[in-house]
Amino acid sequence: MRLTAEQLAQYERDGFVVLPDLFTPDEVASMKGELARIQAIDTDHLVRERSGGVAKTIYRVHEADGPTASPIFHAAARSPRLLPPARQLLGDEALYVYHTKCNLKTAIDGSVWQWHQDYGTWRNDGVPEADPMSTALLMLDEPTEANGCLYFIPGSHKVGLVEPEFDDRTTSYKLWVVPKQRLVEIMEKSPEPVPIVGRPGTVVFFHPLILHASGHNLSRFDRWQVYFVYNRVSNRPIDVPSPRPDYVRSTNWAPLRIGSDDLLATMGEASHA
Ligand SMILES: O=C(O)CCC(=O)C(=O)O
Repeated sequence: MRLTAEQLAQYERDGFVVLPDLFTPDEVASMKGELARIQAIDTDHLVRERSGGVAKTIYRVHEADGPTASPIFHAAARSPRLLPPARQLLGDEALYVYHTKCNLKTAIDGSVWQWHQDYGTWRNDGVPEADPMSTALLMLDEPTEANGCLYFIPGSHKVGLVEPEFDDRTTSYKLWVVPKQRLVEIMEKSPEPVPIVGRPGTVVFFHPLILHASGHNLSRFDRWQVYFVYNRVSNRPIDVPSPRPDYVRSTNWAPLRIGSDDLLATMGEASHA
């Protein structure tokens, strides 16, 4: 899979590019089954919602080991559908996965993600630069405005890093957020936020400086999404005092190799292992 010149230009202009139906319904069903299985595991790789026992976020599904490892996500991160476009966007062959994150915004319980820039956190992790990173969001349900789809402010990656403030009160997930006054100033000068909706299987690559947020899930439908964050090996974090754990700031800097595109076969292999 290769991005066209037009898609690369869209990413550069808007800070994101949408690739509809990149994964099949069977692949999506298999991924959802894996997350239902992993959600029951008692591990620090998983943050639960305050309102109940359901998972808000599950980390590190893309490695071959660890409590949350899953063969289908391991394969997806290295698949010809995600890795080559990530290499194009980042202009480099040598990439690794900074982390994977599965946001299970479950019906009724799934909570808000405040306005933020991902690099606001990753800079504190010691990552030297934002541009050599990109995130592939994969929709596992159909995100809608009612079930808490993501919103992007188009072009806001060009604002640069807005000094974030730490919010450990709004949800169970502690997040570096964009302070309200700066946020409103930027919004006044920007296009209106756009809802990121689409069919399950759709992928959206987005820039680590784009301003984004999502609301509470008010509906009876789940809104599960997976995020694969790619970084250039040459942009790996420098040493910082008390670094976050490996499951969120990976130290597996081995360059990824393109793997099989037969994701369902990897699940078959796992069940026969
Ligand atoms: O899943 C969402 O709605 C937003 C997630 C997000 O922005 C994040 O995990 O940093």
